[in-house]
Amino acid sequence: MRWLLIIALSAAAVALVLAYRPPLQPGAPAKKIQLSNLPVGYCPSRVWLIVTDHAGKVFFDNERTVGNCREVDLTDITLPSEGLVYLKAPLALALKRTFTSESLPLITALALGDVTADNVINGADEVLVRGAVSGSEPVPGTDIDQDGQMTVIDLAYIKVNQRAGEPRPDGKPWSEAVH
Ligand SMILES: [Ca+2]
Ligand SMILES: [Ca+2]
Repeated sequence: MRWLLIIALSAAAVALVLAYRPPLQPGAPAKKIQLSNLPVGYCPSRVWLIVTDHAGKVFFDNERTVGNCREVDLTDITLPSEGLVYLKAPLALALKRTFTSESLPLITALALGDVTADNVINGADEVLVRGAVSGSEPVPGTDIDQDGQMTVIDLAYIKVNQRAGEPRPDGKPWSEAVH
C-alpha cells in the first residue's frame, strides 16, 4: 500500500505545481520600446536608456541590449506609472518620450546621422559622410543606413536630421559606450 500512497502524494504534488500560475494580467501592455522607421541594415546591439518620473526621480540609467535590432525590453525595470524615457542609440540623436502604462509599448523613430557621437548632427558629420561618399577612406559610422555602401542616401540622412539631440536629464554627456 505504501507505493499507492507515494503515487497519490506525488500526484497531489504535481497537481499543486500545475495549479499554481503566476498572476496573469490580461491585456497588460508589453513593457518595451519599439524602434521604428529605420533602414533595414541598421541593427544596434545596445542603447543607453534613462527612465524617470515626472519629478525627475531616476528609475533606470544604464546600457540596455536591443532585441531583434528593434526592441528595448523594460519588463525587469520597475517603472513609474507614467514618466519619461530618454534613449541614445548608436549613430542616432538621443530622444525623450513621455509614457504612461497605457502608452506602452512605446513606438519611436530614431534620427540617424551622428557620426561623431556628440549628439548633434551638423556639418562635422556631413564632412565625414560626404568625404566617404566621394571616395575617401570611410570613417567608421559614415555608412549611416548600414547597407555596406557609401551613397547619397547616407548623405540624405545627415541633411534631413540636422539638429541637436535631447540632453541627458542630469546635463552630463551621453556615455560613449553606445557610440
Ligand atoms: Ca555629430
Ligand atoms: Ca550606405
